[in-house]
Amino acid sequence: AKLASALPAAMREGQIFLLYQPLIDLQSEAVIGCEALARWKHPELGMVSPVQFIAVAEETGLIGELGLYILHRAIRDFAGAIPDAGSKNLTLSVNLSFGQFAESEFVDSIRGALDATGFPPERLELELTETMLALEPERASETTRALSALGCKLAIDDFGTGYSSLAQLRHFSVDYLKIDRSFVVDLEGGEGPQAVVRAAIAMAHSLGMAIIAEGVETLEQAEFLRSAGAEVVQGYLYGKPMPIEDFAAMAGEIA
Ligand code: G
Ligand code: G
Ligand code: MN
Ligand code: NA
Repeated sequence: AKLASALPAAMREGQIFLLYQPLIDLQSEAVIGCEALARWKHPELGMVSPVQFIAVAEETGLIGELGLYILHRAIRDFAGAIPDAGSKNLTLSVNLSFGQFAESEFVDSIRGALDATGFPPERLELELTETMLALEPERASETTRALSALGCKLAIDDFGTGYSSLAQLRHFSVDYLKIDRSFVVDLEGGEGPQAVVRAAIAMAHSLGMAIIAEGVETLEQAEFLRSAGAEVVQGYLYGKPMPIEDFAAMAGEIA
């Protein structure tokens, strides 16, 4: 209850801010974009995890407002630090949460953010989870089609941790499948876990989706993923979530 009542002021006063984690193309090893990850520095409680404050926002009906705040802030940070993102082919990924996706004005709010900022839609990648698609598949299918029609890219986040199958995902227009970190960690377990990741990559490819592997921490993991045909990697091996200026410098910009 305390966090919920503090959230509106936290947004107003900039206590909630974003860090950006680089995404790397496995073939060229070039930086191709970043994922915005929200942080809350509470004046008394210190750092509050996004797991916690996103859940609080969901429970108290503030998620729509928080989601829009995060989207606008991410676009403003990114476009400000990297004015020529388009010519550099850099994308900005933003996480969506369940309550946001479920709101009837959701697609309009994304369109509104793009219109208000002039941000190129094809530079924006929205991360959804399996759970968001699975609950009301027909409505979700309509929503993903509307987002694609705006020109945005869509990714399924944390793939493998929910209950959907890849077969169900074929009903949605999705560009990327993000293989959850837990599968990347498991790769050390040998042939069994490696076969699981290979199968997920093959099926995603057969459905026209490219792969982003999350939580890559070792060169061995990166090498395996490259040999298995994954396109993009993200993880501490390449960079932790960082201020946008640091990301811009890493992507070859002068911040
Ligand atoms: O960055 P970190 O590992 O602390 O993130 C923890 C969890 O919080 C992850 O599941 C991540 O997807 C989620 N998260 C981080 N930032 C955001 C955000 O801006 N919006 C939503 N919906 N989830 C976020
Ligand atoms: O749910 P989502 O995939 O959006 O959350 C990503 C979370 O994983 C963030 O909290 C981010 O800080 C964290 N993360 C990103 N890369 C790594 C990594 O290489 N190792 C670990 N342990 N966590 C990571
Ligand atoms: Mn994510
Ligand atoms: Na994830």
